[in-house]
Amino acid sequence: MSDCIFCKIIQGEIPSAKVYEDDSLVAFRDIQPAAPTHILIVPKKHIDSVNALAPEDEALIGKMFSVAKEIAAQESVAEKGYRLVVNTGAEAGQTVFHVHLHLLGGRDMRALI
Ligand code: DGP
Repeated sequence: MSDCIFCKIIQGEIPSAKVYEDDSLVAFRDIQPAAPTHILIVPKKHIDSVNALAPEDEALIGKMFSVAKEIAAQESVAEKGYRLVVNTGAEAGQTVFHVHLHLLGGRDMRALI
């Protein structure tokens, strides 16, 4: 999608602090971190949101969680704990309509939902 900021990051048109990349996924640091560790795990395939997922995306979504687990270990937050969040739709706080998994860690989040 030509006007999608995450597609531009994936294509290298916008710089990002990448922590992981393979043939189907990329992960980079969030530009507005909400925690000491805040990484976005993003499929290279443009999918607007969870609402637009198709049955053939199931393996891709599963892989996002596997990669999140690896990155959490790499970032040394796996032991203490971390949060994985997918905002879906405007009222949930989704601002970039290219599906992504937030990995948040490095602070106490127990007071939050
Ligand atoms: P969401 O609100 O769930 O759609 O999350 C979108 C996140 O994307 C938000 O936390 C800020 C981040 N973000 C937006 N634009 C950029 C960008 O250009 N670079 C990076 N690294 N993150 C971005």
